[in-house]
Amino acid sequence: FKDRIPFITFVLGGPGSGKGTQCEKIVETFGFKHLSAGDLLRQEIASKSEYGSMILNTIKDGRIVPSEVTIKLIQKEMESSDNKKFLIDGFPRCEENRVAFEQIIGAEPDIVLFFDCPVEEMVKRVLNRNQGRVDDNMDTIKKRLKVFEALNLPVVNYYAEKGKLHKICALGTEDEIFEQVWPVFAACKR
Ligand code: UP5
Ligand code: MG
Repeated sequence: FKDRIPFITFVLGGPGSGKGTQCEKIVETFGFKHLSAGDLLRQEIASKSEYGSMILNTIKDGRIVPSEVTIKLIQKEMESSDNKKFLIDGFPRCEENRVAFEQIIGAEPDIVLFFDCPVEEMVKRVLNRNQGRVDDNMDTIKKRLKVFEALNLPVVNYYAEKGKLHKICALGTEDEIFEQVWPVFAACKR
């Protein structure tokens, strides 16, 4: 990144907790570049790249794609962006993702947002989404929730201990939730 030090926000939360929805609002209000790890992986599937079928099978099964693959996609987007303020949505999903990002990118997040949402609400939102995602079915949702609890919550706890975590109650209307998100960025000095 040469002389430009990036400002990195990780956006975490279970499936359907509203990460993507709130990221759009953060982009509009605070001018971040939104990088959804899941969207980048779905683009890889669509472009029929060498990893496409492996990524598709992993997503269908609610498992986590190897760190190197996801980080390479994130890195490419970061390096080609004029914007140095990044929202990295849905990553890191496990401790191994987190450590690999620190090693490869050589940076830690400035802020970590965590959208805390009850399981029943997450399931309801995902099943209602209707955008044809291969992982939006009851069978895969159960697997995604298990992986989230077992592997992603330790990452959330890690950043809580580091004092970087901003926990947001993800119940309510989109605007009510954004009212909790807004002060996190409004208070940012960098
Ligand atoms: N909605 C949003 N806010 C609402 C509100 N306040 N009230 C009522 N409805 C609300 O929202 C979900 C739905 O709810 C939408 O229909 C929305 O309108 C509505 P959204 O903002 O899309 O939630 P989000 O948290 O982004 O849900 P998403 O399903 O995208 O989360 P996941 O974390 O499951 O999905 P992601 O795309 O990040 O990852 C998919 C898969 O890719 C993973 O399971 C994994 O297999 C793989 N992956 C990796 O392997 N590595 C990675 O680093 C990333 C992904
Ligand atoms: Mg999303």
